[in-house]
Parts: sequence; structure tokens; C-alpha cells
Amino acid sequence: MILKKKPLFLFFLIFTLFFFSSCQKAQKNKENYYSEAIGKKGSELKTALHEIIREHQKLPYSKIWDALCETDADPDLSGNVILVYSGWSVSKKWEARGKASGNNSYWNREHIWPKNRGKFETSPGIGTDLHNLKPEDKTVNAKRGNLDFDEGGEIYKDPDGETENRFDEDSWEPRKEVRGDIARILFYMAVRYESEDSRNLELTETVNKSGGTPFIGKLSTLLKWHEEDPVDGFEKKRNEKIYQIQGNRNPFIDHPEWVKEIWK
Ligand SMILES: [Ca+2]
Ligand SMILES: [Ca+2]
Ligand SMILES: [Ca+2]
Repeated sequence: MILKKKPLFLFFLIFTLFFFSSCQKAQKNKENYYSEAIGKKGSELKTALHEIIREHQKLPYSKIWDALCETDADPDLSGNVILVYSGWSVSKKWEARGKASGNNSYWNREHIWPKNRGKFETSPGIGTDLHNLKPEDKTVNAKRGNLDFDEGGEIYKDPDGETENRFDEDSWEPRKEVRGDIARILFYMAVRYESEDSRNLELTETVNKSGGTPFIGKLSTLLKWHEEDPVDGFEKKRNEKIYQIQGNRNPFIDHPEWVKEIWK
């Protein structure tokens, strides 16, 4: 009897060890998360960061609603989320979200790197990457559409109130408080999605690219916004939450100095 039990015990021991080691692999340890990138520059740094951040949990699009309620929660009002462009604090409740389809005051899921600027949809993966998703008022979101990011144009006035965003025929200028946040999201996307992925997203100096091209501008403006609006507490908290939910981090929130090592 004892002889029969031993292999079973060994099997469970090996299984348990294997299970815990694979769990650790799924989420890289925060302490040495960037060890392979330290000391690197330019394209070597970009490649190293890509390897570090590419493994993550691919969420279904339906899970994004609840995830955004955690990542973009209003620090002063726990029942609310902060909308990225308008800055409005609105209820997390389902009635305030996309369910009320005829209501232009509800919030929905904005892709900062638009779906059509890379031809991706909302199936798990690139289209549901939580780093790239933010809550926004339906009609503010629609006005931003697929525009590139740059400065200039007139203030966008939504039926729900004036915003501090500007737009013209080819670009969108977000309010000052989130310009750097948006730049760092786009830096993340350009590094996370490379040639081995379904889309290789890259930043460009040109605006008004036609739909379907995997480029977003304007790089020099994004670099300026990164300097003018440095990493803040809201972004840091959001990065931690996404790390918990999705298992990867935005390197440009953790190491803002790496932006100029990659894009000059
Ligand atoms: Ca609205
Ligand atoms: Ca900011
Ligand atoms: Ca890329």
C-alpha cells in the first residue's frame, strides 16, 4: 500500500511545483520586471521592452466595462469614473454606460489608439488591451473619432457641456491634464505591438493618415506633451491596477526617461 501511495504523492508534489512556477511566469515579478532592459538604448531597448510586456492576459471586450471602473475610478468619489477627454466624473452604474443606447450622455469605451488606425477590432488581444482603453462620454468620443493627436483648432462643445479639448480637420488636442497620459499610452502601444503581432503599430510625424494604416501622429507633439505633463499619481495607480488585471506594465510610466532613449 505504501509503495502505491508514493508515486501519487510525488505526482502531486511535481504538479504543485509546476503549477506555482507557471503562475509566477504568467505575471513577471515587479522587482526585476525590467532587468532585461536596464542599460539598453534605442532599438535594443525597444526590443527588450517589447519582450517584457508582450505576455499578458487577453481580456474579452465585455470585461472592459468593469475593468475601467477600477482603473479609472474617481479618487474622490468611489462610485464614479473620470472620463479621459472631458474630465467629467460620472457614475459607474450600468445605466450610465452604453446600455442606454439613445442617450448621448452615457459613457463608453474609447480606444486611444483608434481601432481603424491599425485595422483591429474588439476581439481579445490588441482591441481589448486595457492600457489603450479609457472611459469617455459617447458624443465626445464620437467627435474625437479617429483623429491624430496634435495642437490647434477650436474648442469642442458637447451638448453635456464645454470641454477643454480642441479639434480641427485632422487632429484632436486633449485637455492639458491628460496630454502626457495619452502620449505614454501611445508609446506603450508602439512597443507592445511589433512585427510578430497581428499589427505593428508605430508613431509618425504625419497627421491625416487614411484609415487602416497602423500609424498615429504627431510624434513630436506627443514627445512635447510627455515633457509638459509628467507622470502623475492617477496614471501610476492605473498602471498598478492594469498590472493586477492584465499582468503587464506601461514602461513609460515606470521609466519616463526611456521615451527619449527610443524616440529622439
Ligand atoms: Ca455627450
Ligand atoms: Ca497627466
Ligand atoms: Ca510597433
